[in-house]
Amino acid sequence: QSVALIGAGFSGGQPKGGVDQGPTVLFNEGNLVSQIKELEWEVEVEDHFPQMEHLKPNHEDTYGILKNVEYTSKVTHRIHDSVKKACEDGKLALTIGGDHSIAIGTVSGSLAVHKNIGLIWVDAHGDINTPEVTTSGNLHGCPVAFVSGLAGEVPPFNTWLKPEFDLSRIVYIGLRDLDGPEKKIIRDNNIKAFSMHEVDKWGIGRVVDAAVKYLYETAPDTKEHPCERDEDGNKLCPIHLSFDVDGLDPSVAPATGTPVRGGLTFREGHYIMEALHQTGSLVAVDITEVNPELGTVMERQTTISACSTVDPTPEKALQDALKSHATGKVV
Ligand code: DIR
Ligand code: MN
Ligand code: MN
Ligand code: MN
Repeated sequence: QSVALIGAGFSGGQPKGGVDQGPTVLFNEGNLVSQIKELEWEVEVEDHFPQMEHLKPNHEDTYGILKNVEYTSKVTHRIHDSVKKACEDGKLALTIGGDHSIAIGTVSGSLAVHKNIGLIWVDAHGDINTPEVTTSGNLHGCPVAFVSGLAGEVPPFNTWLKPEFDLSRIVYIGLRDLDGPEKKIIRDNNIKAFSMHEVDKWGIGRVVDAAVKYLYETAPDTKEHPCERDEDGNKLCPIHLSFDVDGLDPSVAPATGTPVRGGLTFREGHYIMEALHQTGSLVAVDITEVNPELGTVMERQTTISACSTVDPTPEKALQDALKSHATGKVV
């Protein structure tokens, strides 16, 4: 098992500085690399931040209301190439942001390799604003619209981005702060969404099961790009998880640019990671919007530890339980 750990320290998709330091703090203070190695994965680190420093934001870099379009296009193109390469090499592409605009690169990158991929988007927000409806002009509120073509042709993204992501291939988890036009877009396109209301109602276990089941069952299965199948002949598909830490409750991850109360608990967030890992279908993961320059010292610490704690205990507990119950049922 091998991970390409991609540092995408970029803050141009929104106005607050500091989110560009996400990879640095999660790699160094969060000890992400050594923790992953302890799980016996091979890790190869590719940090984009040093190469990005010469690309600077510029207030004339706009397209209508959208800010930093050329800057963001350049950076997300590089991230796209890294994620695509990792997927081609059969490695897990683990991208650490950076604001969520980096997903323009990560999602288009994994899709370039895995045509029937499914996307699980954990976020308080929908990030599906188009250039016409965004009121902030911040690109981190738009990545799903960009990769799916809802955003239309936006220069200079249109020089490299193939907006081929099909909106029937995304499932949202954790939504609770959608802009008005985003609600309409989600409804009109019949997009699968589990808001916090559904997490409360069904519990995170059933929500993740339903999300994965939906992505597997609706995976396009063509002659050119046939689906993998399980031993019973059911369709499977690769999965990309894009995790905005503001999907977590602000008590768990306060150091983020746009916290919204009423979010996922520490365990619900970690459960999503664990359960998706156990499917064996994960090919790409993004962790975005950790901003170590926001909040108090304690809030910064809480956030870094929540977002970089690789806790092997639940999986070990599960395996022990499976061993002692030959039926395979964990009681
Ligand atoms: C808002 C905020 N919907 C926007 N989006 C955020 O600016 O488009 N996404 N914070 O994570
Ligand atoms: Mn390219
Ligand atoms: Mn968000
Ligand atoms: Mn987001």
